[in-house]
This record gives sequence, structure tokens and C-alpha cells, in this order.
Amino acid sequence: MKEYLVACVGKPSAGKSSFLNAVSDAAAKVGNFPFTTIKPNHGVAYVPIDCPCKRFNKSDQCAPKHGKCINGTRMVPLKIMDVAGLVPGASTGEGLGNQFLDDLRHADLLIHVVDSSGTTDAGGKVTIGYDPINDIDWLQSEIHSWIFNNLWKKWDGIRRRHVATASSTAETLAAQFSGYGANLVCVQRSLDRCGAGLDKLEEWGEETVRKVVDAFLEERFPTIIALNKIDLPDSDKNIDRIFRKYGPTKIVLTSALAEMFLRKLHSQGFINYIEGTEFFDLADDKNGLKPLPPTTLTRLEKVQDLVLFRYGNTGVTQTLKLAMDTLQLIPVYSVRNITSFGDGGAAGSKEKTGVFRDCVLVKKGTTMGELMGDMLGDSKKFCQYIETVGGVRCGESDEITLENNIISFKLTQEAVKKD
Ligand SMILES: Nc1nc2c(ncn2[C@@H]2O[C@H](COP(=O)(O)OP(=O)(O)OP(=O)(O)O)[C@@H](O)[C@H]2O)c(=O)[nH]1
Ligand SMILES: [Mg+2]
Repeated sequence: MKEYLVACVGKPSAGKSSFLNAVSDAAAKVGNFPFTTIKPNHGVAYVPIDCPCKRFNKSDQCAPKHGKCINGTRMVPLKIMDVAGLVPGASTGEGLGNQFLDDLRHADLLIHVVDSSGTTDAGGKVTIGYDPINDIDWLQSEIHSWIFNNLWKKWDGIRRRHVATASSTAETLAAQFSGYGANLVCVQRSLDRCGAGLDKLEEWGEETVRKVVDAFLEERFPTIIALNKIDLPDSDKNIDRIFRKYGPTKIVLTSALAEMFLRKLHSQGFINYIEGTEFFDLADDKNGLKPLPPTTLTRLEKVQDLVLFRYGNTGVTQTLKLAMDTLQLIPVYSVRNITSFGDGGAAGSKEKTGVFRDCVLVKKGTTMGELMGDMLGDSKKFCQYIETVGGVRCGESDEITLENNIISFKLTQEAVKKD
């Protein structure tokens, strides 16, 4: 099964590692100086979604294999990484060079972490009054240059081979873009984005190649923006301008620092914090929480004033949700028994029972047949039929939607025994 990976990118000191730490189990080093991170750090984040156990009144039996489910809110794992800070000219070797762009090759989506406070310059050094609008366009053009330069320096050879082998445009580009984890379908979609009227590949000049690279970037590396450090004083006036220029659809306001702080207090038993919300409980007579030391309480009140009351949440969970939506990922629950929603465990096994144990994320448009191939591999030949809730049969070519995403692959007895 494909596991989706999102990557935090941006200039040094924007808060990429802080964001990663805030949402995942990673413990990446954080520092207020550029290039704290050299090698990428990896973690697993959990995105809250509505679990069907609530709809079917089975929340008390819900037992996810990965993540957890609390009262019908299910935390689904999503892989996340950060990379070294990128500086202008990274594509031609500036800063830590473009070897670090290579670390992005496996990412499915980029979270551009932007320091909205204007307290770090283009290279990530402490300053005042820097305009973060500069960072937004620049990153995109840097990634464009990375891909374009790699392609353009070989373009004569690519063109000659394209003509000699009588390949299609998509085939020729797919061979070039495979290093970025792109397949033929992805390349074809990128070409479709360019619209009709593209000349034959052998006639493309620099302008057309750049246009195709732009379309490829949008298709292969969709990007959302986390406007970070919203807890700092100058951020709100910058945020206003950024929203006016770019619109709200791909932007989330975040304070990675506030989220790290809240989760830490939660794990230490001082507060009960519900991730993604403005709510937390403090100690009282009944809840068993520890009373906060006065200085920590003052800090918590500051986080409340500057972030939670003002913006409604720290934004990091909302960023993950936007990542999922942008990637058009939907959850699929694979169960053995379509009535009880249990997996029953393998025959004779002592495996823990429970309902809705398996949940995977698939891209909208995935068919039942494709999912079956991914989940069962060679064993798919043992599948007699596929059914969804109510015992409704599904065809292999049916697309998975939020209406039919509880699925049972009915295997032959022979296959069940083997399992
Ligand atoms: N006030 C505030 N500071 C933050 C926030 N997020 C990160 N920082 C601070 O910004 C500085 C840089 O954070 P990092 O997470 O190391 O930044 P990075 O983008 O990973 O930096 P490099 O690894 O050098 O590229 C640290 O001092 C953090 O504490 C935030 O939301 N608010
Ligand atoms: Mg870092």
C-alpha cells in the first residue's frame, strides 16, 4: 500500500523542524540559527477524521491497528519529514546546495513553512521588518529551477532520442521525471494541465519547457503554505497582506511553538488538550491533572491570548487536514465482516478483535480493483467478490467514494485458511 509523505520546506529558521515536532513523534533539533537541520528528519503525524464507528454506534469497540480513535475521532497516520532550509540560489548550489532538494523527491506534497513575523531574513538570520511575501514566490521558483535546470542541460540529447525512438511526449518526459517519483499517468496529467496547443516535443524551446515544468510541479508537488509564528507581534499585518495577495485556499495560520507547548503540557499531565481546537482542561478536584507552576500558567495564558483566542487553534492540525484534502485522500476501512465490521482475526489466531481495525488513505478516483491489488497482491485471485455496507456488491471498476469506503474482500475458504 502506498504511504503518503508530506514534507516541510522553506527557508532556514522558518520553523520546519518545530512544525514536524509539533505534529509528530519526531524529535528534530530546533534552533534560532540557520541550517540547524542538515539531514531530513522523519516522523508520523496523526490526522483527525470522522470514524464510521460513531455512525454505527460502535465507538466502544473501535480498535485501530495504527493510531487511535477517541469517541469517533480517528487519528490516521500520515508520514511527514522536514528538510534543510533552502536559500535563494539553492538550485544552483547556494546555501547547502541542491543535494537537499533531492531529499524532496519522495514527498507527495510540500508544506511551505513561512515565518510570517518578519523576524528572519531570506537566509534565516535574525532581523526585523523583513517582508515574508518575498519567501512565497521565491520557493516555488527555486524548485522550478531545480527541475528545469536538470532537464534543460540534457535537452539536446533528450530531443534527439525522442525523435530516434519515436516515443510519445509523455513517454519521453516520464523517463526524465521518474527520478522525481513520477509515472506516466502523472506526466500525462501534467501535459493535460498545459492545455491543447503544445507543439511537438522536438520543437519546444525554453519557454515551453518551463511551462511544462510548471505544470509538472503543480501536479507532482502540490504545495500548501503554513504561515508560521503567528504568536509574534508583527505577524498579523503581514498575514493580512499575504491573504490579500494569495487568497485563503492554500494557506493556514500556524504557531508550531504553541502546539509543541500545548502537547508537552498534555503529555506531562498538566492539561487535557484536544488537538486542533482551542480547548484544554486545567487541574480540578476530579480530573487527576497536575496543577501548573505559576510561570507555566502565565505562559499558557499568553498562548491562549495570542493564538487560541485570536485564531481559534494553533493551525497545525488544520494544515495536515488541508494536506489530505489537497492530495484528495479518502479513508478506506477494510473489514472481514461487513455486518459486524470486525476483522475476525486469522482463523485460529488470538489476534485482538475489534471493529474498523484497518484504515488506509487512498486517492480519490482509486478503483476497488486497484485497492484490491494493492492490499492483497497475488492473493487477489482468491477474492470471490467485493462488498460494502448492507452487503451491496461492488465491481472492480467502481471508484471508491465516502459512500462505499467500508469494504470487505470476500476470499475463498482456501485463502482464509492459508491466512
Ligand atoms: N515564536 C515562534 N517561534 C517559532 C515558531 N516555530 C518555530 N519557532 C522558532 O524559530 C526558530 C527556528 O525553528 P526551527 O524549527 O529550528 O526552524 P527550521 O525551519 O527547521 O530551521 P533550519 O533547520 O535551520 O532550516 C527556533 O528558535 C524556534 O523556536 C512559532 O510558531 N513561533
Ligand atoms: Mg530544521
